[in-house]
Amino acid sequence: MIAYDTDNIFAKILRGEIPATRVYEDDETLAFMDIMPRADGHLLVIPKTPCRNVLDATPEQLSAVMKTVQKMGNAVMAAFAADGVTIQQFNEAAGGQEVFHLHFHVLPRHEGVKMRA
Ligand code: DGP
Repeated sequence: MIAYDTDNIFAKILRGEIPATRVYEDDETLAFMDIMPRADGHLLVIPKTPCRNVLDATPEQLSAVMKTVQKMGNAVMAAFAADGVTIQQFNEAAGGQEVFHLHFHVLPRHEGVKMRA
């Protein structure tokens, strides 16, 4: 298992070292807008504790993050009058991961509208 890198960009957001548009927060998780949105309302959900990705997450981290993912999914459905929600998650570079702090993408979707690249 690859060690957690405390210099990753989401760790810096958690420490308040770089800004983010925060939309939801509780004791265990944070949700904020993706800086390169592939759909209007595209947001990210992360645990507040160190975790590289799903492969090294504890059951407690997964449980807390998924509860917030569900909450944010319902929130974007309402806020963006969406027809559905895409939830995405990537693990390691070969799996498409670019930022090495566990995160789930939550993207509101509308019938006939493709996600941006
Ligand atoms: P991935 O690791 O492939 O799931 O993609 C990382 C996502 O993080 C990507 O959609 C862009 C987003 N992102 C990268 N840097 C920043 C940042 O500094 N701020 C915010 N809000 N999002 C970022």
